[in-house]
Amino acid sequence: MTAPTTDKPRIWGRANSVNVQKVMWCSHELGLTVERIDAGMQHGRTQDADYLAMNPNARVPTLVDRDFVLWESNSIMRYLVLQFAPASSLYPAEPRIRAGLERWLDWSLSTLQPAERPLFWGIVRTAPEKRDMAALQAATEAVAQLWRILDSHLAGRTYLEGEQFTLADITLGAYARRWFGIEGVDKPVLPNLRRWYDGIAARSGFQVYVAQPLS
Ligand SMILES: N[C@@H](CCC(=O)N[C@@H](CS)C(=O)NCC(=O)O)C(=O)O
Repeated sequence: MTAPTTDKPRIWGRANSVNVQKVMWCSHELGLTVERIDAGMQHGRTQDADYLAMNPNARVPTLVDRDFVLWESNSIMRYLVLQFAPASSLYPAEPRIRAGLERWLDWSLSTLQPAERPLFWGIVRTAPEKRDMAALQAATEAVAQLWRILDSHLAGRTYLEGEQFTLADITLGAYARRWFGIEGVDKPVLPNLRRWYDGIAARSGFQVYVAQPLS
């Protein structure tokens, strides 16, 4: 494995991975400098024995903080807050706010991501002539049902939980960038979701790590 050039936390993972983007955005919000190293897809590395020793899932991101190694992007974000900025409003200690935001982190992995992956891959990572547009429109309807849940939740709210920007906004904001960026399918107008998204998309961490063209 490449020798560390600093004692900063290192994030292994390619810049166009939504799960890497979440972690990098979180680091930015914390004012924490991390070193990102390309890995995954066209960059390879994830099947190498030394990478598998860190992350046997052969997935990105993987965090290395000195002698501590961690995988799962949401857990990495929690760790970064707890280790480097435990009083941060990104991860409030108040039980109902904490539980509310954890709910969205769980939902993103258990429900949203499995539904939106076929749509993202089918549009963004599939050549136009190979796209099954009927299947993609059906996938769009399925994902729209989930974003409608968020649209309803966001009525009268600026952020997802506790009227402050938290890890939940980072996580779902990174997925929302994909939803709003996907073209060529019919998507419903979701005004509360759009208002929330426009607000968080103005943050510098989003601009630096998430706003890039989808790839
Ligand atoms: N639940 C895991 C999912 C990790 C995952 O599936 N990462 C994708 C990128 S978003 C990946 O590693 N894909 C294969 C690759 O990039 O080679 C997490 O949140 O970290």
